[in-house]
Amino acid sequence: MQIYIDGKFYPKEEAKISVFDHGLLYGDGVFEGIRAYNGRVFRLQEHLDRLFDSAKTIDLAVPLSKEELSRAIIETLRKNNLKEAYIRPIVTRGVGDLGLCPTKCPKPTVIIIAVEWGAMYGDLYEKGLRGVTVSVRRNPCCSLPPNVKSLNYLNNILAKIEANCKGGDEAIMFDMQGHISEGSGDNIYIIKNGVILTPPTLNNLRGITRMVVLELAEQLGIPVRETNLGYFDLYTADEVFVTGTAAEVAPIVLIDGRSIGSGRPGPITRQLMAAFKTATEREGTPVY
Ligand code: PXG
Repeated sequence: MQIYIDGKFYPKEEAKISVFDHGLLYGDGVFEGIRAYNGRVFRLQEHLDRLFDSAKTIDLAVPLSKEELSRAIIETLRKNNLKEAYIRPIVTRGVGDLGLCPTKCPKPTVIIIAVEWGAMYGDLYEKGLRGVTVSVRRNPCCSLPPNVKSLNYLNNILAKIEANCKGGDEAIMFDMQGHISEGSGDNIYIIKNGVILTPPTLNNLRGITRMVVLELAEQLGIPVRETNLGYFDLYTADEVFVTGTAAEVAPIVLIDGRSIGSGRPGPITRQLMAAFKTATEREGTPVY
C-alpha cells in the first residue's frame, strides 16, 4: 500500500507524520471520504468542493488547487492499482508547537489514503440496521458546524459508542432543539405515506450521497420534503434509511426496540438502493 504525504508516496509502514502536527494534537484539520467504483471516482468534484469549503471555514489554506488534489487522488489510486476503493484525503493544520495557535503552523500536511473497499454493513443491507437514538446531541452549527468535515469526530464517536452500548448498529442524533440531525456517519430519512422526509442541512453534514439520493428520488417521481423531524416521526415512519459514502443507502428496521413499518427494508428504500447502485456503476471520473 502506497500512501501520499505532501507530494510523495510512502509504503504503509513508513507513512508517518510528526507528533507535533496539529491534526493529531487538536484535531485541527479537515478530511473527505470518497469512493471509487469499477475504476471511477464517484462525485469527485463534489467531494473536492466540500473539502475546500470545510478548509475555508476553519481558515485553512489547502496548499494544492482542486485540480492538483484531484490529480493526486487519481495518482494514489493508480499507484495502488485500485478499482473498488475508499479514498481518504486529509488536510491538517500541519506541524506547530504545543500551543493551539494555528499561526505557528506554517505548512498544512496533505495525506491521501486509498484502500480496497466493498460493502460496509455486509448482510445488513438485506436485513436492515438497528438504530438507537442517543443522548449525545449533534454539535450546534454555532459551535463546530456539522458541515465542516473536521478531524474532530468525537461528537460522532461518542454517539456511536452509545449506540453500540445499547445494542444498535447506528446512532441517531438530535440537534440542540430536539430535531433529528443525522447518524454518526450518515444522513437520515423517513418515508411516510410515500413521501421522503429529511432534515434540512443546517445541523448536519450536507452529504454527497444525500444529494445523489434526492436527485434519484426526483427522477423516480418520489416526492421529497426537507423538514424538521422529531422522534415521533421516526417511530411512526413507514420506512427509515440512512445514506453515506461508506454506508451507501442502508435501511433501518428497528429503532429503540420499535419496529419500523413492516420491520423489513421497505419498497421505496429498496428502489433507492437499486437506483444508487446503478448510478455508482454508470458515473464517475475515470482513473485509468
Ligand atoms: N454525516 C456525517 C457526520 C458523516 O461523517 C455523512 C453524513 C454522509 O456524507 P456523504 O458525503 O459521505 O454522503 C458522513 C460521511 C463512517 C464514516 O465510518 C463516515 C464519514 C466519514 C468517516 C467515516 O461511517 N462521513
